[in-house]
Order: sequence, then C-alpha cells, then structure tokens
Amino acid sequence: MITMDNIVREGHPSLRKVAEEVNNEPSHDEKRILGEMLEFVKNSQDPQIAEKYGLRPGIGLAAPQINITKRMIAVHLKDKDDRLYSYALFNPKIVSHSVEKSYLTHGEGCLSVDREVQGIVPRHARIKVKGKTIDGQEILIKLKGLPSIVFQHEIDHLNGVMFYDHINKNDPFMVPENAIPIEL
Ligand code: K2U
Ligand code: NI
Repeated sequence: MITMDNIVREGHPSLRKVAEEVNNEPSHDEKRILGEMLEFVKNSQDPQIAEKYGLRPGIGLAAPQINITKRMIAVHLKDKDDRLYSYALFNPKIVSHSVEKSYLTHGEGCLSVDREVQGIVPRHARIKVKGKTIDGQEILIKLKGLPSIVFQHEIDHLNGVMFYDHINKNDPFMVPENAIPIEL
C-alpha cells in the first residue's frame, strides 16, 4: 500500500517534470499502481487507517508525487451536495474550461508540501476532463466547485506545476475579478 513514505516532497525533481503519457494499453503494473493511488486517497480519509499508517488526509494524488512521472491521477471526494467523485484516470486532459474563475477561500495545500503556503489559487470554475479508467473506458467528466479545483490541482502535478505557482506574488490574497469562492 502507498504511505506518506512514498510521497516525494517539494524540491524533488519529479514534481517539476512533465509526466509521460501512459500507453494506449496500460500495463498490468500501471493499472495496479493507479488502483493503489485511489486506495491511498480513500485510506487517508479513513480515521482508523490514517492514524494507523500516519496518512495525511487527502482528496487527490498524482503519480509524480510517488515518483512515477506518468500521467495518472486519483481523486476521491464528496462535493457540497454530498455527491461522490471517485476517479482513477490515465492520461487525464482538460478538453475545455470556463472563462469564469473560482478559488478555495482558504487556499490550497499539497501532500508534497510540508508547509502552509497562504494565498488565493485562481482556477477555472468549470472544466471538462477526458481520461481512461483502469478498466479501459474513455470517459468525459463535467466538473465545477471543489471537484473542478481538485482535478486541476492533480493535472497541474502532471505538468510540473505546484499550486503556489498560481498565487499572485505581489498580492497573494487578491481575489480574481468575478471569481466564485468555494468553501471546503
Ligand atoms: O495533490 C495533492 O497534494 C493532494 C491535495 C489535493 C488538493 C486539491 C485541491 C486543493 C487542495 C488540495 C491534498 O488533498 S491536500 C489536503 C487536503 C485535504 C482535504 C481538502 C483539501 C486539501
Ligand atoms: Ni498536490
């Protein structure tokens, strides 16, 4: 199982690389790893398991964070309407996005960043994401709210982008004009 020991921290070169596409037919190993990534995110939200293995709660994970520079992400969270978003995807791609922006009112964190970095992280409010599931299905997902933000955070990891790269250096708490605030 994946634990915090497998998660590389900021400064590790894998977090600044552009991850490679996974072949059209993912290998047995790639499917196993992607499944373990989703299992980690679920485990990190289970109080007993998280305490037993010292897991930091997370709602997403990208393969470069476990030093695998391949385009694979796992997301597991419920939105404000308690709708579950649980996805493990190969080669996720944002195929369209709104002009409108959104942001988490309390900023973002990252399992690869062992410090608090304050500031507003402007994101696209709505996105459409294409990707391939572990069982080989090509899917298209329409996202808004917290799920949209999490997918953007994870897909950023596949492009070597950290959440704080988006924070305004001159005014970290500047709210993007007409942006939608999202509460955790
Ligand atoms: O990629 C990661 O490091 C996982 C992040 C995902 C994240 C996405 C959007 C905004 C913030 C973080 C972790 O889940 S950080 C811990 C966390 C847990 C619950 C809610 C928000 C952040
Ligand atoms: Ni992160």
